[in-house]
Amino acid sequence: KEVNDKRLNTKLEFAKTVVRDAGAYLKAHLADDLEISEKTHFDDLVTNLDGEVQDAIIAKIQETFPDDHILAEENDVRHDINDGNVWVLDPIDGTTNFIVQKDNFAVMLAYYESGVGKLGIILDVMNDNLYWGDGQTSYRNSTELQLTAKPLAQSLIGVSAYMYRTNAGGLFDLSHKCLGVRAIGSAGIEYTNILDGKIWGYFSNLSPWDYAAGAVLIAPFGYTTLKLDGSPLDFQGRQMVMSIPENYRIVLSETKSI
Ligand code: 2AM
Ligand code: CA
Ligand code: CA
Ligand code: CA
Repeated sequence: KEVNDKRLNTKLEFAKTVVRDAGAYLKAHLADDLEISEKTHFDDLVTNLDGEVQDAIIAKIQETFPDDHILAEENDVRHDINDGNVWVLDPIDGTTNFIVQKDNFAVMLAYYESGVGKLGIILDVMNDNLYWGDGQTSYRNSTELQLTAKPLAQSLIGVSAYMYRTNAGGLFDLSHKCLGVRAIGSAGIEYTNILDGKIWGYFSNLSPWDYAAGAVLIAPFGYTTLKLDGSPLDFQGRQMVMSIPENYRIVLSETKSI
């Protein structure tokens, strides 16, 4: 299977390979004694494997596409996504799940040109499901995905526990208008759940590497990713964002009667 834009096929095949290799590496090291460190707080953790996977993927990008730039979560690898050809990497998304559950974590890689998403890849490592796309079409492994959002009243929503417990943007009110609320703890897995029709939308406090791939993958199905106030993404730092069906564009912080 190839994306329509032939120019991007080399980069797509490269990205799928490095992400699959990273998933295999993580699986091979699942039983290791992890070196675990705190980043900003006792519940914001990173392991030696986050750094190892990130370093390995960055080395391959630099070797294969030396003129491209990189934005990645660990070790302050920060290139502005709006400036040139940029790979956006989250080596382990759901690090806490990786540590505690050995499940519900993802490797995510996206490729942007001047701020426009061209490729998105999310590997659900433990289920061996690779989601990939070019913003026009999205696939799970070799299956082209079809997705039509159901009405909110017949759907579940995905949230970050932090946003839910602080009622950010009136999420409590929204929770009364859907069948229920789920908080999995991995942005990547939440995006795969949107793609599989398991949740209607996702509301979370995220950094660019948390949503860069997901935003590309859900775009073909009329989904949009916006700041919680309904304004466009700016990919600057960590902020509250929502990924929702475009035709249900809601401004949570202003509209309490959704
Ligand atoms: P991470 O595991 O790559 O850090 C958990 O709700 C989701 O939010 C995960 O996708 C997690 O990604 C992300 N997240 C972003 N910033 C975080 C932080 N400071 N602490 C915990 N999770 C964070
Ligand atoms: Ca992290
Ligand atoms: Ca993440
Ligand atoms: Ca991460």
